[in-house]
Amino acid sequence: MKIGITCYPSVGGSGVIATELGLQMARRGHEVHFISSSVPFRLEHNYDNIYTHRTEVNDYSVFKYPPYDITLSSKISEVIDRYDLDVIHMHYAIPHAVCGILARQMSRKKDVGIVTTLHGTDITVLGHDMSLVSAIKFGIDNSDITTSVSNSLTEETYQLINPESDIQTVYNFVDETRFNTDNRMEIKNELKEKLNIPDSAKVLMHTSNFRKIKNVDDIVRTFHETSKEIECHLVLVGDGPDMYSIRQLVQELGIEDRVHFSGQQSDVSSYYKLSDAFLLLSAKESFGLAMLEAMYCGAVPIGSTAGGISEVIRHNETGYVVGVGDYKKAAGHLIRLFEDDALYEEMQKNMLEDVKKRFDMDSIVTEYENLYTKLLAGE
Ligand code: GMT
Repeated sequence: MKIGITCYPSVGGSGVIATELGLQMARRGHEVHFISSSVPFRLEHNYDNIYTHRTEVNDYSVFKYPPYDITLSSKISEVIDRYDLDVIHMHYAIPHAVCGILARQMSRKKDVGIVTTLHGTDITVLGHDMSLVSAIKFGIDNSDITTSVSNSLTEETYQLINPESDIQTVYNFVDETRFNTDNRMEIKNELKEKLNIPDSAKVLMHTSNFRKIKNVDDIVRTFHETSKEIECHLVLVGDGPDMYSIRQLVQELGIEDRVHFSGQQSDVSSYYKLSDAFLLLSAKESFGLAMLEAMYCGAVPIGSTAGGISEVIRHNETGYVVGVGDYKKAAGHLIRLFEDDALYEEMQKNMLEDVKKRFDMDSIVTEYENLYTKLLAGE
C-alpha cells in the first residue's frame, strides 16, 4: 500500500504514534509518505520506502495569519497525485482531518481513503470551543474511518461533537525494542551517580510538555508528601509553560535538593529506567503514552482518573489511580508501595505482563493495517 501520514511532528504523543506507525508500516513493506511542517522527531533513520514532504508556510505580508492549513492541504493533494497514494492517515481532527478532506477534493484521485485518529486535545480542549465544533464534526464525518486512542476519548467525542459516523478505539502502543527493562539496574545506577541521587533513594519521575492540564504542581506535592516518610528524589523531564511556577513551588516547599529538572532529553528511556514510579496526575489525558513507555521500562504508575489513564492502569493491580487533585492519596499509595518490597515486585511483574498483552505493537499496527486494507477493498 502507499500511505500518506500527516501529524504535528514536534515532541508529543500524537507525533510519536504517527511516526512509529509509519516506521512499522514501512517495515512491513508499505510505501510511507510523511507530509508535515518538519521531519517528525522520532524519524531518526533513513529507509528506502519512507519519503518526507515538508510544507513551507510562507508568511506573505498581505495575510494577517500564515495559511498553514491551505498550504498543507495543497501539499497533501500534490503528494496523493504524484505518488498515487491509496490512503492518507491524518492525526488530529483539526486541522489535519479537514486538510485531508480538502486535499482529496483538490486531487485527481477522489477515491483516496482517509483515516483520522483523534488524540485528545483536538476533542477534550477544542471540542469545548463552539467556534470549532462544526469543523471537528466535519473532519470526523468526512473521514472514511475515524479512530480514537481510548474508550474515554471515544465517549467524550460522541458527547461533545455528536458525529454521525462511528468512532473506533485503537489503543496506542509502544515499540518494545526501544522501551524495555534491558540493563535497567546498570542504567539506573549510572544516572543516579550522574544526578547525585543516593543509591538507597527511590526515584519518582514525570515527563510532559508542562502544560497547565498536566497538573505538575500535584506531582510536586505528591513527592513532597511521600518524601516525609520515604527517602526519595523527583526527576522532571521536559519543558513547557508551567516550568517557572513549578520551580517556584519547589523552592517554596524547600525541596530543591531532591528535585531534578532534567529538561528535554533525547534518550528518555534511560530516565524511565532510573525511575521506581511514574506520575501522571493530569486534569485531562486521553491516554498517557509517556506513562505507558515508562511502564514498559519497569516504572510503576500513579495516575489520575482523567480520560483514558485508568484504561492503561489497572488500579491496585498494575499501579494506582487517584482522583484529579488528590495528591495526598497518591502519596499514600506510594508510601505503602515503597515500604513493601514484595508488593512492589508483584505489582511491577503484573504491570509488565499486562502492558505487553494489551498494548503490543505488532497487534495494534495490524489493527491499523486491517483498517487501511478494508478501505482499499472499498468496504
Ligand atoms: O499530552 C500532550 O499535551 C500532547 C498530546 C499530543 O497531541 O501529542 O498528547 C495526546 O496524544 C497522545 C497520543 O495519543 C496521548 O497519549 C496523550 O494522552 C494526549 N494528550 C492529552 O489528551 C492531553
